[in-house]
Amino acid sequence: MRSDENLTYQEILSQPEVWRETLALIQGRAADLISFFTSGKYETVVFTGCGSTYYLSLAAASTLQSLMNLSSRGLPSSELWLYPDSSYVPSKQTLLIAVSRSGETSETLYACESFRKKGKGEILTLSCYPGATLPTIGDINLVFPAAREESVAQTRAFSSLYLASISLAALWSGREDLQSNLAQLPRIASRLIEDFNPLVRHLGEDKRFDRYYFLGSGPRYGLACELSLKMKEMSLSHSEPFHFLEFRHGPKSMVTPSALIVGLISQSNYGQEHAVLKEMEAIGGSVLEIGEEGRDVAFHSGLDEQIYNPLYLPVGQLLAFAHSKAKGLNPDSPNNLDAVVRLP
Ligand code: F1P
Repeated sequence: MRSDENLTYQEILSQPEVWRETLALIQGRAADLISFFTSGKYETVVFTGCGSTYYLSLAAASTLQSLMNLSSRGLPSSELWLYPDSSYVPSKQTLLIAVSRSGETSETLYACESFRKKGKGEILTLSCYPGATLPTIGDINLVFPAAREESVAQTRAFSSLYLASISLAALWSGREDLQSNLAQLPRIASRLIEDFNPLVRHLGEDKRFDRYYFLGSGPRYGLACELSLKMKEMSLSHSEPFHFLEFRHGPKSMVTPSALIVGLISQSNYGQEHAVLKEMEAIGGSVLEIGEEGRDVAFHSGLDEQIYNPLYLPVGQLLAFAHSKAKGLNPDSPNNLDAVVRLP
């Protein structure tokens, strides 16, 4: 099968257009959302989801906390459901933001039910299928049908729901400047995909590599987790995510000439993060640096660091896709995986 016949490939390439629709949908609900956020008087926010949407929760919580100065955590839905006491403080006014592509993942539905019974606060849901269960559960429900997917591995659903979470944080924080920054992302993502697809494909097809490490810190840790999951799901390869400086504390012992280390480099801590990658090169690994300026893949977005994070995603997704094809696999249907996990 040619790459452009794969659904996953089409879904990856469609992201800029779907991002435009995502941002327009939030703008259309802006007044409702602002009054919901301001009337809630929340003391804390918990984002939740499973698999990809759990990783999204990690990244979204990190961004919201930085922009709002409001304590925020990302947790797997199963933890909220089975371990509510260690997940949130029932007496604190909490906003639960539940995220799910399908809107049908059992653990996420159960987490919302249990929060309703035990917690103090409201639920906001983000999902992609209008007729699903999750959007009937929240106090406010945002559904992004343009981000629906045929493939099992999430690509545009993840990036669009993640973009939605950043747009919500920008709205809540009253930062108009960030909203207009966000509107530039689709155009920049189109250019990036066009400019860097050949380089990324070349790396993905490189038979030297049998292990992949994705490094990211702050909100980029959740993105590193998601891109590592893409590599596993699509290409059935060994892949792990780490916070940048954590990689020195043991994991680097796995670096060999067959390791590709993908760095999701920030601007604010460029020096420390770049030094980790240099060290890994010196001990025999190969590196791919992705970031705003002067990297192998450079965004040149000129945007705020909190805003340009979605740009890391299409590049990493294309790498996983190319590696899957090079191994003769079908990235559209990963081994042993269902699009939705429904508990019996
Ligand atoms: C969550 C999820 C997916 C994963 C897998 C099983 O689904 O964990 O991220 O790829 O196919 O389900 P959802 O709740 O976001 O629909």
